[in-house]
Parts: sequence; structure tokens; C-alpha cells
Amino acid sequence: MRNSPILLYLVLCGFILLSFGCIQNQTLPFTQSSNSELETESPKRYEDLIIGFAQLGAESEWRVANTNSIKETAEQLGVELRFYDAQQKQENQIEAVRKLIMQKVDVIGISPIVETGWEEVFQEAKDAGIPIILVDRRASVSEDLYVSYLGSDFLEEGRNAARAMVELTNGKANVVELVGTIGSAPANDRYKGFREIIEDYPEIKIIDSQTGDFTLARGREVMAGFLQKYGTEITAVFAHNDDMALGAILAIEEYGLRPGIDIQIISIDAARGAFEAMIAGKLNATIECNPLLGPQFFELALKVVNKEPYPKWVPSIEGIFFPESAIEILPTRKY
Ligand code: GYE
Repeated sequence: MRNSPILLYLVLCGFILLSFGCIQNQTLPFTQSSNSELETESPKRYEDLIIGFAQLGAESEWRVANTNSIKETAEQLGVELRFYDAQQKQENQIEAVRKLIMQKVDVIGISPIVETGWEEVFQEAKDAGIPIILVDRRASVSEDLYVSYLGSDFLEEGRNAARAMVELTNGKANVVELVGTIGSAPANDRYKGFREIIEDYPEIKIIDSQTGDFTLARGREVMAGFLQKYGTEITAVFAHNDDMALGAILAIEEYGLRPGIDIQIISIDAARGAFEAMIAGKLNATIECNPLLGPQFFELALKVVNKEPYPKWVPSIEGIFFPESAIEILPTRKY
């Protein structure tokens, strides 16, 4: 019994130690989980991002507007942008992606010049844990090699061009087609979409179709060739972009015919140059393809980095324009 105060003391000490341990055991995981909660609770902001962009070139008014939109938006948001211009060569674009992987950027945006040939380098990005966002043009790779595609419905643009063609020619025309860059998503789909609709109009004939590589100079050259070959047999032009249509307009004038009157012309993009040509009566319709993708791109990149939900395809909203409204609309155009 004499030992009982000592015993009581020991039991008390044990109890204190035990409770301390328990508290410690409770606090430890709590502290840890509160740390990880903190990490997920403090999402990255635009200023924290380093974003790479592998642009394909500067072939058209559209592309210049697209590049400006990306650069200006990065600046406004405070995003650090690493920008490469591949000058219309796929090998340069692949090299740019590899450089961006080495720089360990948070996200890589790319407008693939053509649809094929991307598996290897996209896999390299994936292995390095760097998400790829396709901007403007798609690539034909399996869906796990990119996180999202932001851009237009090129098939629908082709269909809309055909619908405008039917309306303008009353379903009767001999069309020559100026195709965009061979193997590119917009050229492939605009070609296809146009035919889907034209199919139902047997009196609309596509008498020739060649690439003008999305540039004014090539559009002019190819159109001059068509005129040499078919002369006044040609009654309409479908150009896959405005720049090639502007080239075709020059070739038609050089040949001595009136663009927009003797030969109806429809193109895609709805850039300022197209509105000016419509006001001058030389272009008959332009289908909108929106290049101002900067804001949507960085918004998407931030969501990807913060692991917030985002769609696999973010389509742009687009319209069709005719000369009647061109004067009114031109001042509102941002590209
Ligand atoms: O229509 C054309 C540009 O990829 C949608 O590329 C883009 C196309 C655009 O050169 O003008």
C-alpha cells in the first residue's frame, strides 16, 4: 500500500504520455492533410504559368491575327509565353515541341500544320508529363496524346461554303477549287464538307481542284493556270481561305474578267481583306473562321494545369457574311 502514491504517479505519467502520443498521432495526420488540402486549395494563377506555343507559320491574314491574339492575351494575363514559328515546316514544329519539353513548360499549345506524323513527339510530351492542347488545327492521333482541341468545325465551314454557292448560283455552276495546305485538317474537312452538300446539286460541277497552300501568291498562280486551261467555262471559285480568294481576284482581273460578277467567288475566314473585297464587289461571300483563340486557349491551359474539368473539344462560334452587310460590319472586325 506504501507504494500506491508511486504507482498512482506512474499511472498518471503513463496516462499523460499516452494522451500526448494520441494527440500527436491525431495532429500529425491532420497537419499533413491540411497541407495537401492547402496545395489543392491554392490553384495556379495565370502569372504562375509558363506556356509553350508551336505556331505553324505566318501564311495568311488569319494566321497573323491568330498569333497576335495568343501573344497579346499572354501579355494581358501575365502568362510567360515561349513562342516558336515553324515557318510552315513540320520538322521545325516538331523541333519546337522538343525544345518546349526540354524547357519543362506547363502546357504546350500547337496548331499542327498537317494532320499526320505527330505520334512520336506527342508521346514524348506525354512521357514528360506535359499536356498538349491542339489549337486551331487537329492532329490525327489517339485521344490520350492530347488533352483538348480548341478550334473550328472545318467540315461545317465547307458545308456552309457550299450552301452559299448553291444560293448564289441558283444551283448551277462550274467551280474551280483552291484547296488549302495539303494534308491539313482545314483543307481536308473543307474539301469534304463542300462536297457533302454539292452532291445534291448535279448542275454544280467541280471542274478542277488544286492546292494554293493558303497563300495569296499561290492562289493567284493556280487561278491563272485554271483560267489558261478553262477560260470562260469557269463560273465560280471556292477558295479554302480569303488570301487565296484575293489571289484569284487578281488573276481574274489580269485575265480580263470581272471577279464577283463574271466569276462568283466564295471563301473562308472572314478577315478584313475579304470584307474590303466584298465592298468592292469582287467577292461574293465569306464564311467565318475565328482566329482570336488566345483568351480561350489560356483559360483552357489554366484549367488543365489546375486539373479542373474541361471539354475535349472547344468549338468556336462562327457566321457567314455577304456583301450587303460588309460596309456595316467591316469596322467591327478585329482581324
Ligand atoms: O483558314 C487559313 C490559315 O487553320 C483555320 O489556316 C486555319 C487556316 C485558315 O492559313 O487562312
